[in-house]
Amino acid sequence: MLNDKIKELVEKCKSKIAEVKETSATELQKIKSESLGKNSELANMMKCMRDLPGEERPKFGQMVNEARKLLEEAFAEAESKMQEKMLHDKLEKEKVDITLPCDMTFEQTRGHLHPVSLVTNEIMDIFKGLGFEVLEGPEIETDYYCFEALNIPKNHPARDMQDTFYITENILLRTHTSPNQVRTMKKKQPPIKMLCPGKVYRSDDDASHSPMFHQIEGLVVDKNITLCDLQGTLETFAKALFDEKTKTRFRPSFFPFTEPSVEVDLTCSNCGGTGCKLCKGTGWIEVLGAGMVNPKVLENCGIDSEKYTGYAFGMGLERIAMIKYGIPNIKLFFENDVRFLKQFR
Ligand code: 2NM
Repeated sequence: MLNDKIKELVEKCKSKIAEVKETSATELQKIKSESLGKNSELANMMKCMRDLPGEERPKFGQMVNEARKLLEEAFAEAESKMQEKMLHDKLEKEKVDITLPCDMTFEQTRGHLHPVSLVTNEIMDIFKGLGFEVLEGPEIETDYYCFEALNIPKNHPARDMQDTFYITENILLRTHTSPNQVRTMKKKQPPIKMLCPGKVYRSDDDASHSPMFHQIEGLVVDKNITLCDLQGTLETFAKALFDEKTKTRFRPSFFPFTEPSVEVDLTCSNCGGTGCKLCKGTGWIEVLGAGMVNPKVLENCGIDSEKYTGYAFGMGLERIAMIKYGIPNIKLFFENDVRFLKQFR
């Protein structure tokens, strides 16, 4: 049995414990050391024991120890409750919502191919289906591979400082992918049936011209290759790229590296040939340049022009994408505005 004073002390302490905030571990610790520590009332009572008559001491000591045991238990219980509460709060706060739909978080940030890459892939697939192999080459070229070997004379406007980005007098950024055809012809004998996609550079800058743009050029060299083969191939290509109703029209033109040379028009993919704003009322859109490879070019590349003939063609990929998707300005391809780009997902 505890005497009243000790009972009161225990009750007082228990109510202090009950008042401590659920999460205040430091406050609980403070009350614990005040109640059970060296200077606590309980410790002082123990010190008073020597003033008691000898026969009362054991009983008194027993009571104080019992009170200490009760308080220690009360503190242990409060501490474990507090730990449990803090762990619960932490888990609640750090909870991951696994029910959040994943398409909202991942698909919106997933990238996709650029419209120029889309048409490049599409055109490569068409020509691969016709037996062409895709061969790429350097963007930094020499005057020889870009102009000289292609029968573009020194005074030709294509060589003008105004069109070509020169690095030194002899080294330049390629203005077309044709130097890669020259490299290929110099490396191997016919049959050659190649396609070269890539970046090209010209000092030219307006709504339909960009100083860097993309081209695909094709080259076929073999025995008995004729203009008819070129016509058939490009007609097949045009129908595959646009639709089965697309018609092809060849108009005479001039390039130093082909003879004869042609501009190739396709019936307008927008109006089908009846005339609209896109084709300026003509029903036709110019899409390619082409021709029979000039025998001089074949000879420059070590191919016997008595034995072999060839055709070649070239097209600008931004221009094709602009026609295909109705894009009004070439700069849209290079601004990386996601509002434009995400329409090609
Ligand atoms: C074009 C138009 C006409 C062409 C010529 C050659 C080569 F190297 F074989 F001579 N490659 N590409 C060519 C011909 C390119 O682009 C408008």
